[in-house]
Amino acid sequence: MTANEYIKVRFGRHMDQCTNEEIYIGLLEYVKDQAKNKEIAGGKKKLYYISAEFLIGKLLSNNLINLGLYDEVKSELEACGKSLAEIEEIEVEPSLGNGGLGRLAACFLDSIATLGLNGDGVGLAYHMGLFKQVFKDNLQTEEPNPWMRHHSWMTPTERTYRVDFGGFNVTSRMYDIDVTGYDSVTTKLHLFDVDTVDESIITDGINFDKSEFKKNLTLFLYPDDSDDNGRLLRVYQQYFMVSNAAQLILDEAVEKGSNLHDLADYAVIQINDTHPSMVIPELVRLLQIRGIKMDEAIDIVSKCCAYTNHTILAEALEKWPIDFMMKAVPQLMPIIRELHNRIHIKYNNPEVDIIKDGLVHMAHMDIHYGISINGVAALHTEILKDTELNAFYKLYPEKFNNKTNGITFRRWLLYSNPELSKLIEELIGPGFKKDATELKKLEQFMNDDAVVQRFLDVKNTRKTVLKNYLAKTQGINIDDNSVYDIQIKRLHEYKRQQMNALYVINKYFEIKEGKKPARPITVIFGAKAAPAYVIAKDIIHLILCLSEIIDNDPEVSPYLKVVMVENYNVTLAEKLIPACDIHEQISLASKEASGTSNMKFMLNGAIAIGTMDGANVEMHEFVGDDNIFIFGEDSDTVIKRYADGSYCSRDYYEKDANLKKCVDFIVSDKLMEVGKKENLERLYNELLNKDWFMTFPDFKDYCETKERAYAAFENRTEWGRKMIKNIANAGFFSSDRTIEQYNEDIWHL
Ligand code: 26V
Repeated sequence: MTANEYIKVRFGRHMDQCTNEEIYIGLLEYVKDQAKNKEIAGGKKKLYYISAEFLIGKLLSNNLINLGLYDEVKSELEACGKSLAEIEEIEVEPSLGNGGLGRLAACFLDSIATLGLNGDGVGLAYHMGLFKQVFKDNLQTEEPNPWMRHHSWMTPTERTYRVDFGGFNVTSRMYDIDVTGYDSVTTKLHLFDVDTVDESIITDGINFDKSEFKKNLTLFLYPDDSDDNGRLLRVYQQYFMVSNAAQLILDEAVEKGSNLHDLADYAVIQINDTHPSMVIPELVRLLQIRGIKMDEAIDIVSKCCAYTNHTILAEALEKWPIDFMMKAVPQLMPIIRELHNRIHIKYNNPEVDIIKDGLVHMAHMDIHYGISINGVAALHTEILKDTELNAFYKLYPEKFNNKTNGITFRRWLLYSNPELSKLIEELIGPGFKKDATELKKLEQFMNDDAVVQRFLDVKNTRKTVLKNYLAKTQGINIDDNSVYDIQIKRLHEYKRQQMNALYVINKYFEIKEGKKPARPITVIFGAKAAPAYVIAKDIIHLILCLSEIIDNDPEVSPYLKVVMVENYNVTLAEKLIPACDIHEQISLASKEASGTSNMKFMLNGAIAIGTMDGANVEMHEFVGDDNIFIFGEDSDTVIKRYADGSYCSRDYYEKDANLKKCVDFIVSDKLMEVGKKENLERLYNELLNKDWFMTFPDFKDYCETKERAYAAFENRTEWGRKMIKNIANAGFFSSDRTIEQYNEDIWHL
């Protein structure tokens, strides 16, 4: 049955007589139906990828592409005067992640299904997900994002479980989303929810009663964790997620014939950051209930679990107070104590203890009682081994391994940049869609100026698409003849959006002084700040103020524009990335575990300005000095500087007159005219007295490197060669490669 026929049966009318809303609902159900007919991945052993976040993005087009229905449906729509793009506008993006960690999980699911592996995702069905960002008076405000009220891809299942908390219990229900592999089998994303959740407890903005656990359990993703009630809710959410996961894992294993003593032959669990770590004691507990003795239960679980670390920021490594655990999940504490005691006696080394100073160190539990610990880029894994987790590396060198992140080319090339995809296919054939390393063949065209021009033309097309999209959806007008310089990622001081903002100030002064750039520059930011992260919100305020000042300055605005897109999400990323000329990967070296937008930009022929951090290091290795703009201090220097405590931002400020001028501008009269004194002064003082992520030492090098990049951009043909070099070498960063490595080294499916 075609989509058109399906819709006719469903609504009793031909497509051209349906509203866009009806067509969307019809297509959603049609795709769900088609996915049902696909083979489901099978096999004795199954991977459970447990994650608090799955940032899956809109699914209609993605599923149509993966099911091979895209062209057919597109022409059916066109035949009745509709475009797929306008139907897609009806779809609401599920808002189930914060950033890189969640988007990585979504890319991994796509690759698992595409490779035909038997692996499902397990997570939570947050009703509001992450907040919706709205700018008011140049400040970020937060609103709930009720994405689920609209027709969604989730299908309720018959599976329900009882989950016990201290003093009460809830009954869960499992909802499934089909994960359609590209020209392959389907797998599932299982999301758990409770029907006692009550959206009416939300008061103003995203505030709600944090003590009503039955009503708020799956209401929001990562609710504000600045106060104890919010942090405690995180523990409830995490336990709810893993208790459901553990019950599902044991049930499915038994259904397939396991006697549970052989669980490791049926299940392998990837713990995505420490949010699902309680799955270890929970499985031990459930195995005991099912009649297995403690010793053996621990042994069984230790053969099933593997942990991925996604950050070295100490404040992001979860440690839960014992009294939180006693309140939320008292039944787990005796088991965690037992796990701790064994380690304490065996190693007699406080550094590797699980319980210390009244806190349960989740990562420590994962490393002791798992088969594998991996970092997400080569440099990140080395830093874990050498510094943060060195004591563990000495105990278990064989458990440590690297799995450099990857991205799915289906979404980030085939779907989001069809023009580029088509050009590549014309040049090297369709093989790259399944084997990304084939992109390397593009290098043979680097000296063919006519081909180079076609890559430049595709970029220009995408720049115009973005220009029109921003004008239509956000009322922002940009010049598509300008160079697009883009930084999109969560707002965090270590990612150093503030350094980019200081560069904008620097450029503003240069233009004021008569030094005009060869071509107009458009600096685009997209970022949400955690609601309780005060300085991050101050940085957003600074950027929005700069944008206003520059827009209203006729001397500067013809040459410089600053844009902060509102509510940056996957849908916006899909428009921004194909259009980008220069992308900013400017984290303080050693702090960005990997980064994944860097890979998406590279694949779409944008050139990075970056520090030697995360996966930038590997990108640099692939493309060489001429095709990426590297600057700044390296991770060894930074790590040493933290160790000896020698950094003093004020010294740099006093010594560098240009830097001083830019920093002082933050609290100038000009800024105060459009901004808030409190926010701007706080940011100024933070930079001057702390600058914990060391923007000042890198600032001069950063400015000079940006000038080099803008100058290089003017040699259009040479720039086109750089683009091709980047695209041709992006193959390594396919999540298909990453998943193959996980499977070969850890999962053995
Ligand atoms: C979490 C928190 C929570 C508390 C306060 C500060 C803070 C700072 C950072 C985080 C990050 C959580 C983990 C995470 O999202 N890591 C990202 O994972 C990506 C996928 O591996 C990787 O590309 C990014 O470099 C890494 O930041």
